[in-house]
Amino acid sequence: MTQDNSILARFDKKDASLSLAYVVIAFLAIFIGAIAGLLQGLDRGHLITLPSTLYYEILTAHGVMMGVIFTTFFIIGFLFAGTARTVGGLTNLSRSLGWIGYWMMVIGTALGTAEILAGNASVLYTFYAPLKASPFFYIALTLIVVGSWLGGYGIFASFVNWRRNHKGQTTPLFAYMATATMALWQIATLGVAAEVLFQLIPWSFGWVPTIDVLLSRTLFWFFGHPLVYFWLLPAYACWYVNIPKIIGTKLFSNALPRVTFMLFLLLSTPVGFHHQLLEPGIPPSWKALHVALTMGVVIPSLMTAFALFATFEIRGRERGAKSLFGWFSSLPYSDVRFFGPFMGMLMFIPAGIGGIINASFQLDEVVHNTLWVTGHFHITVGAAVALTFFGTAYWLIPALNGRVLTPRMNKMGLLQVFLWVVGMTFMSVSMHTLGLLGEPRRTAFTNYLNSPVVQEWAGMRLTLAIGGIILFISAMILTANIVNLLFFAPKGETEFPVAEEAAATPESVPPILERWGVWLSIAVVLVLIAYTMPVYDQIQLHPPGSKGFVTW
Ligand code: HAS
Ligand code: CU
Repeated sequence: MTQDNSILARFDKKDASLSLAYVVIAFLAIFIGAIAGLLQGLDRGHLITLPSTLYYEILTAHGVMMGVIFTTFFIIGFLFAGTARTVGGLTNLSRSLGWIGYWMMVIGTALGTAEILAGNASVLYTFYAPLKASPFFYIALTLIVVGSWLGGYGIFASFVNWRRNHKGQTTPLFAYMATATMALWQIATLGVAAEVLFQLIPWSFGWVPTIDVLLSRTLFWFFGHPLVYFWLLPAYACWYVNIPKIIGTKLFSNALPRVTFMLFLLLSTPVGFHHQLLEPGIPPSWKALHVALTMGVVIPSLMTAFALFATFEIRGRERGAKSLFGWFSSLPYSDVRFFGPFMGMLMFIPAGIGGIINASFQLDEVVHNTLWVTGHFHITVGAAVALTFFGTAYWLIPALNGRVLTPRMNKMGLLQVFLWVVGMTFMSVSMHTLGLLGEPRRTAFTNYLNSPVVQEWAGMRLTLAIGGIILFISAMILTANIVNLLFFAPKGETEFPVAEEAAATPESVPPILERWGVWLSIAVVLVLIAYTMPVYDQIQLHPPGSKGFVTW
C-alpha cells in the first residue's frame, strides 16, 4: 500500500499547529496583497491616479505579498501537512526544522514588508538591478529563502525516515511529491542566493560601486523559472492525490505522477533564458537550447492533463455515464473542494497555451515586456494555482484545527471561487489583449497618452479595472471565510483526502523512480550544460557595471 490509509486522517496536534502557522501567514499576505492589487487595477484602469512613486511601491507590495509570501507559506504548510498525513506523522527533527524555518521566514517577511512600506524597496518582485533597494530588503529575502530551505530539510527528514523504516517499499505518493518539490526549490534558490549574497547585498551596502546587470538577471532567472514550478507542483499534488479522493475515485496511476515530478526536477531549471530572449549578451545558440528544453518541460504538464481527464472519465463511467462526454456532467461542481481546483485546471489550459507562445522565440518578441506577460502570470499563478490553493484551504484548515466546513460555508466558498474566476477572466483577457495592442508592463504611465494607439487601450483598461474590483471582493470574502474556518466553524473531524491506488501492486512503480541520486545527478548535469558556458562568458565579459538607481 502506497497511501497508508490506516493512519487516521486526524493529525498529531504538533504537526497540525506547524502547518497551520504557515497557512495563516499565507492568508494574511493575500489580504494585504489584495488591497495593493485593487489600487493597481484602479490605477491601470485610470479610475484613480496614484503618484508614480507610490505606484511602484504598491506594485512591489502586491507582487511580494502574492508571489512570494502567500505562495511560499501556503506551499510549505500544505506540503508539511500532506507529508505528515502520508508518512504517519513528522519526526521531531522535521518539526524543529519547520519551526526554525518558519520564524526566519516570519522575521524576513516583517522586515521586507517594513522596507517596502517605508518606501525603501520599490523594485518589484523581480528586484531587477540596477534598481536599488535598501540592503535590509535583500537581507529580508535571504531570511525568507534560508527559512524555506529549513522547511524543505524538515520535509526531507520525515521522508527519509519513512524510507529507512520501510525498506524496499514504494514511498507514499504525496510525500514523494513534497520531497521532489522541495528538492527543486533547493536547486532553484541557489541562483537567487548567489545573486543576493554576492551581488545585491554588497552593492546596496556600497561595498562595491557597481553591479553586473546581465549576470544578476541570469542568476535571477536561474531561480525565476523553477520558482513558477515550485508554485505549480503543490497544485499538481492536489490534482493528482487529493482530487480523486474528493470526487470519490482512486488514483489513475501511482507511477505516472512520479514520472511527471521527476521530469520537472530535471527540466525546470535549465530553461531560464526564456525570460531573457530579448536581452543582449547571451548568444542565440544558448537561448535556443533553453527554448528547446522549455518545450520539453511542457510534456509533464500534458501528461498531467491526460491523467486528469482519465481520472474524471473513469469516475464518470464508474457511476454509469455512457455517452462520450457523459462523465463530465456528473462532476461534483457544488463542492468547493472540487470546484476551486477544477476551475484552476480549466484556466490552466489557456494559461499553458500562453506559456508556449511566450517560449516561442519569435512570438516572445511581440509580447515581451507588455501587459500580455502580466496577463500570463495572473492566469497561471493567480488563477490555476491560487484557485487550487483556495479550494484546498477549505478542507485543509478544518482538517488541521479539528473543525468542519458547513454547507453554508461551502456556499460562501463557491461564491468566492466564482468571483475569483470572473475577476481573473476579465483581468487576464484584458491584459493579454492590451499586451498585443502594445501596452507596456512595469510602468506607471506612458507620456504619449494622447496618441491614437493609447486611445485604443481605454476600453480594455476599464475591463481590467472591473476585474480587479471583482477580485478584491473575492479576496475579502476569502478572508472572512478563512477567519471563520480558523475561529468560528463548528468543531468536528475533517479528512485530509488521500486517494488510494486503483490496484495495490507496489511493484507497478518502477524502482528507478525511487533512486533520487540518479535523478538529482541528471538534474545537476543539465543545469551545468545549460549554464556553465554562458555564465563563464558573462563573467569573462565583465562589463563596466552599473551604479544603483533609486527612481522613486
Ligand atoms: Fe510562464 C513568464 C513560459 C507556465 C508564471 N510565467 C512568466 C512569468 C510568470 C510566469 C510569473 O517562455 C513572468 C515573470 C516576470 O515577471 O517577468 N510559462 C511558460 C511555459 C509554461 C509556463 C512554456 N508560467 C507557467 C506557470 C506559472 C508561470 C505554471 C506559474 C505558476 N512564462 C513563459 C515564458 C515567460 C513566462 C517564456 C517569459 C515571457 C517574457 O517575455 O517575459 C508551461 O509550463 C505551460 C504548460 C502548461 C500546459 C497546460 C496543461 C493543462 C493542464 C490542465 C488540464 C485541465 C483539465 C480540466 C484536465 C501545457 C494540466 C479539464 C476539464 C475540462 C472539462 C475541459
Ligand atoms: Cu519561465
